Amino acid sequence: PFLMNVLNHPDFRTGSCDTGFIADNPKLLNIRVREDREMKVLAFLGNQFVNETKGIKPEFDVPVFPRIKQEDLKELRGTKQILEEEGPDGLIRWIQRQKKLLLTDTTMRDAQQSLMATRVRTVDMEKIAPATAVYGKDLFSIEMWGGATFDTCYRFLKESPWERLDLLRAQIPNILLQMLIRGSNGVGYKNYPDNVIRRFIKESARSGIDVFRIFDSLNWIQGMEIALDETLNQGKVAEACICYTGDILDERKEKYNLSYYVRMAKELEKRGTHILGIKDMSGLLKPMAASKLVTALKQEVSIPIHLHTHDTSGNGIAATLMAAGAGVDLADAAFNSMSGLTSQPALNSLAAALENTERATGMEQEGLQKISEYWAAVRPVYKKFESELTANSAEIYQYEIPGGQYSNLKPQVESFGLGHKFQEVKDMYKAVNEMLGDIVKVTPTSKVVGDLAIFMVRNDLTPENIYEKGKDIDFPDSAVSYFEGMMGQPEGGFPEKLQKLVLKNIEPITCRPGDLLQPKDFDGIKKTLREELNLEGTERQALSWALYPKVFEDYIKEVRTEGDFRLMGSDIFFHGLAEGETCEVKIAEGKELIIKLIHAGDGDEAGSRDVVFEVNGSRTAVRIRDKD
Ligand code: 3PY
Ligand code: ZN
Repeated sequence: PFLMNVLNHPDFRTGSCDTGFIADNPKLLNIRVREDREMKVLAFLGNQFVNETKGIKPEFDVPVFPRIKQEDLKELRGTKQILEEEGPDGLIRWIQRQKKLLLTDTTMRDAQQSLMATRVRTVDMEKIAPATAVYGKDLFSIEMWGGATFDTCYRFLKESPWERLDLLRAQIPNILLQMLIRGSNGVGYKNYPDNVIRRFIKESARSGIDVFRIFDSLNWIQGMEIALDETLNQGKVAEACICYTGDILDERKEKYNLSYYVRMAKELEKRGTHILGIKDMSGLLKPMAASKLVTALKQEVSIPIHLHTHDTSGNGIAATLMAAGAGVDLADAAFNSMSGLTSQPALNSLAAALENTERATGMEQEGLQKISEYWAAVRPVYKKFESELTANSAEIYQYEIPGGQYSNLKPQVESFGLGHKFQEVKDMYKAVNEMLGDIVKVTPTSKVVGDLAIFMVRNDLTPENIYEKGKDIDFPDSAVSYFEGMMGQPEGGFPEKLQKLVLKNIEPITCRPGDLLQPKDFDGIKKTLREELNLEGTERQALSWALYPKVFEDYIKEVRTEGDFRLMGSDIFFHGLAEGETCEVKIAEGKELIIKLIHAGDGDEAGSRDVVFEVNGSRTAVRIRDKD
């Protein structure tokens, strides 16, 4: 537009000014109609500049990733081939023959979920996937899907989790891919009808997930029933979990003691799980407790045992090594640069610690280091999503807050304007847990406790005055759903007085929510998707819609109107361009634009600014509304 202003100027048109500059620079007139896709990229970058970064941008190193030839990938053979050739039972026998501690790498799922609020984009995973397949060839599995990463992929990153699965599956042909599924809560925060859970597992299995780690947020076995059964139907590996809470070393704590966990483990074994998961979502399993728990479980069950912990206290490696000493078969860890704090214990360090022992992992440091270096260079791009936690904390043993929630709690509390009351909220989290009768806290029950704690602090409620003051108050939806029994039944039942206060006239249920929920009509959903959203109506689309109708619909619409930036580098996606900076933006496979941000003009009266770019050598300006 600014060029047009010059060309339309009366002096210019009558030739009464010196037009030599234009004549000398014919490139200025090299204007062509840009493709819609290109214009969307420019609008995105212009908006980043005007409304978000103002062009202020940190310097980032370019992450280096080892190049792997496709034919070398094809040669690789690992646990994936064992599962394919010998089935889940053969795989289990193979695990039982191993002396080494088998490792699961969680970098692409739980580590980034816990450290970077699930923001890591598929492009950053895709680049390192082939090298992970090669240097991580002795891994048991890679956890790269599920948990909170499913909805957030659509919600925050505007990309499809299914596409992520396809791409990683194609680049990692030799290692089992693993996901986390919250039993009947699927990859969501509430119970879904049984047919949604079954179809979701079926489609995930078909798409390349091999190991389904299944848990229930109250350790209520009925909550895992459908997911476990469907995983077995699909011929995939089921890893049903006991969620660890409390402290088995503390003899004053009677609810979640050793016999509680042993009882649960035996029940899961009886129900056919191939592997028993110990899911220590808050990092509460102290080293000596790990040894005690694994020793007891190894005596009582005969299936392999897989330890998942978080390093929040800094005792994660010690706990894993003690578990290894007690014979745990498998353990989770994350590449070093993505490990520690609320994430998993450090994989490279764990492997090094076990070298020259009978539990040596067989993984070579040099390759592991390369992968860790890659992630070290990727991580700064996501810094704005990281929490302020810089040191380990032993207070986690008191508060029992899961990894991801612990790092997200402060921003969440701040978003309610309660930053100054953070300590009070944490104390209330603990108090709410006690009011609820000491429950297992993991998504979604951890959200119930967190929501209720924030709600109580906001409304000046205390465990003492809540019964009086709370009579006429509507409690958070998550608390209502919890007390209704829609997340299952807690060990020891609900505290009745509090249940009545929250539910008011609603009748709670005591059966499995899935027994009451109407099956979703998938044919109907597919028809709606075709007619109203103009989509093909695939099984994946229908599943995403069944799980998260609004999130999925918003994603579809936004990608259509604003553009699809999945292939854009993350430094640009999150930080845009500075004035004078050039970048390469991939808009489709094999189609790249060289974009330079020349400058952003001052705002006009209507509050818009022209941002001028040079794209593959020719100039274009986009007009951006300045929202400030
Ligand atoms: C999830 O459910 O996303 C978890 O990571 C629970 O620990
Ligand atoms: Zn976890």
